[in-house]
Amino acid sequence: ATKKDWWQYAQFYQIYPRSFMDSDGDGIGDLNGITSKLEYLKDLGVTAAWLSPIFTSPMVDFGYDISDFFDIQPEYGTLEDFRALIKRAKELDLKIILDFVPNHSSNESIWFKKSVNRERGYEDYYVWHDGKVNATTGEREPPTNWLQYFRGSAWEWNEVRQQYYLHQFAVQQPDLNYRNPAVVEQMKRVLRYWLKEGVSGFRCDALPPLFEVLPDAEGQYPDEVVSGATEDSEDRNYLTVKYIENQPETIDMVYQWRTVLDDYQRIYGGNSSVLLIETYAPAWFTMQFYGNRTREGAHLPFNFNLITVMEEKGLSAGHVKEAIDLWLNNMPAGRTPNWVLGNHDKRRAASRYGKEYIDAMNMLVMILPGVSVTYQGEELGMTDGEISWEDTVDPWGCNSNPSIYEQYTRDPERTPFQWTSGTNAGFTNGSTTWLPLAADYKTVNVESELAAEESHLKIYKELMALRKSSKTLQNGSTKYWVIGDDLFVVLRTYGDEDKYLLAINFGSKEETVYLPDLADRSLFRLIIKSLGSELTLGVWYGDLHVQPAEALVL
Ligand code: TEU
Repeated sequence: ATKKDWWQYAQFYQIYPRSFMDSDGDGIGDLNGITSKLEYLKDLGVTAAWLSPIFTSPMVDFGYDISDFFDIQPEYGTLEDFRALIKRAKELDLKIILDFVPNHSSNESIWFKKSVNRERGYEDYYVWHDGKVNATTGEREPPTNWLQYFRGSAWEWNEVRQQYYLHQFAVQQPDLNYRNPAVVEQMKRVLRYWLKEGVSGFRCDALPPLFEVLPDAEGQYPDEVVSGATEDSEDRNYLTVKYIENQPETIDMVYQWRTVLDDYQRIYGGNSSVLLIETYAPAWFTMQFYGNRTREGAHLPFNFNLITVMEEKGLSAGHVKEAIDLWLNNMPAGRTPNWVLGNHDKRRAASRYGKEYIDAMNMLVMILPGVSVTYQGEELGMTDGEISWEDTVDPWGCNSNPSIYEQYTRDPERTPFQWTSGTNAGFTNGSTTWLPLAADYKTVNVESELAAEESHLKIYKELMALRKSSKTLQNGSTKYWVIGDDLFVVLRTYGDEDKYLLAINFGSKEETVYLPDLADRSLFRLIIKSLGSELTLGVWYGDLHVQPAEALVL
């Protein structure tokens, strides 16, 4: 086998800084909090931690609205604190990856203020448009009927500049104009700045809306006219996104960012740094982000299929197979697959798949080839918090109303991390937390799960250790089947090395698999089982009976 680079064996872990660990008692997580918990990550077996945005921000979208891309949010700490974090991470041989938010800035960014005033060099930093005049009413209206992700129009009138600006997210998140080379260069400066501070790469936020195709002065498109939202909906899902998502230029931009990273390494040496990119697109589009014959792209375009296919169709062995096929059958040769179960935008894995499947899903992503990305708390089986309308702070939730906000709000998956069964789950010494805790923190927390004989956390750690030590899991080939009605089986083999077999019963009745059929009459040893499984660890041959929701690694 060819020698692989560090990230191809890596275990990635997403930290949502606001909710990970609070060091100063204000109820909001911070950098010193993260630094104090790096040993926890090391102990888990994590290779690289990705931090959701830590930059200066008015926090309308909790850090995804950045007002200064070159500085740290004071609530989270200082640049010195960040350097201390990097230093401690290096001592522990942990890599730190930052969130890069290229699509937009905060409206409080100096760039936006200058652009509003048409200051020289900043005139076209954002996507400005005169709008159009309504033929019937004679009134001014936005140039298109485009909707933002967070409900409502994607255009906002600016009195000072006397033009509309585009915001694919909140009103306070104006879209940067990637047709302006100065913007492209500025954002490359952001990458270089943080590389210099010792980070090992970036998770690139929200790529689908990076470029858009605007109508001409008459409001016309080169081909057909974009169809609009249905009359009664404020939801972007109902809009034809042909002109505002996944334009081909986005792929080249990722290649350019890759060049920034590779050039940096060429000049300064050190380990390679990585690009993880957040994109929701059809497979044929997504796969191009990996690169092509002549250009390198993202190391890991996030694979959200285990989230999206299940959201759409429900959890079953067949749908799990479909999600895996969708990636592995479309991925260009020689690339590294990846598996994501959740993030700060999606209901927590244990709530979405069902609490009884959390071990199964953690096993799945760590037995499959490639790398996995854990969202903080998935290792514990943390579930969603229940947040009332009054306590709702997420802009997507706030842009709706009390009767439907639960459909939109992302607060439930962002509640504070659960460290102990004590006051405020050990997240803060203060008396409040920025979001209420999830109800189950007294039992679902690091302290209790480490103390327990068996726990989700212990299973997770065993899986991480296995993946780290097994040549088969790192380099082996992969087969998978749906057996019976709802049993999913994965087999990994690598020459004469140990084989690994994963069996998960997604159905409601016992399923049976005849082991000798699967792997050349090999003898199997049961080594990891989901919480509550009554099977005994040890040697197995012949029929393996798997109970509903049971998951087994042999
Ligand atoms: O999310 C972008 C994004 O595409 C999601 O809103 C996506 O549409 C949704 O999750 C699909 O269900 C990123 C960040 O992850 C999110 O937290 C930010 O609010 C957003 O960008 C704006 O920066």
